[in-house]
Amino acid sequence: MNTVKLSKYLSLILRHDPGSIGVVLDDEGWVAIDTLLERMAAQGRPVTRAQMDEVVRTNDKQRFAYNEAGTHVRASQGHSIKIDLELQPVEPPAVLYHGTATRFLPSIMQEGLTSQSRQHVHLSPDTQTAAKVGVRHGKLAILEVDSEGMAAAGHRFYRSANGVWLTDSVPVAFLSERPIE
Ligand code: HQG
Repeated sequence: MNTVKLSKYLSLILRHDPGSIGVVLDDEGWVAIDTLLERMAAQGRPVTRAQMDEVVRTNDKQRFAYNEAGTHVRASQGHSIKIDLELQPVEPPAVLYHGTATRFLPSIMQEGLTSQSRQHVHLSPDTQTAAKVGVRHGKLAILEVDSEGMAAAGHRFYRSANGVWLTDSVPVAFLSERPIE
C-alpha cells in the first residue's frame, strides 16, 4: 500500500469505523499499534511498523499521532465516532474561516454551521486552507467566522494536535461570506 492509500485506510479505521477490521479504540481514540498491524494483516493488508512510522511522520496534514511511548496511535481530529480527544478550550484568533460548497450556503445561512457527521465544526486559520477543504465538496465558498465574537458570547474553541480549529457549532450571526478572488 502506498502512503496515501495507507493514510486513507487509517482515517477510515481511526476516525469512522474501527469495527470494520475488528479493532476497538479506547475512550480517547487510541489503539495499540501492534494490534492494529495484526488486524490489518489479517484483512490482507500487511503493513510494517516502518511504513506506519513513515505515514505518521510525513502525512501532509499530520492526521495521526503516536502516544509518548510510541505504543499507540490515534487520529488527531475528524472523528465521526464519539471519542474524547482531551482537548482544552483555547482562545481563538479574532477571525477563522470555513471552506464549503456554494450549494450548502442556503442551508448554512439559515441554520448556521453544524457538525454534520463529525464531532465538531472544522475551521481553518487562513483562507488558503479553507479553500482546500471547501473544494472537496464542489464549487468553493469561503465563510468568515467572527470567532472573537463567538468566544465573547461563550462559545468554546479547541485546536487539534494538527492545528485544525474546532467548535461545536457556528450560529448565523457570526458568519459572513467572503468574496472568492
Ligand atoms: C457543511 C478534512 C448544510 C460544511 C478537512 C461541510 C477538515 C452544512 C459539510 C475536515 C451545514 C461537512 C472536515 C448546514 C455545515 N447545512 N451544510 N447547516 N453546516 N455544512 O467533510 O469541514 O483531509 O464533515 O460546510 O481538512 O468539509 O479528512 O467537514 O461542507 O479539517 O483530514 O457540511 O476534513 O480533513 O463536511 O472537513 P465534512 P469539512 P481530512
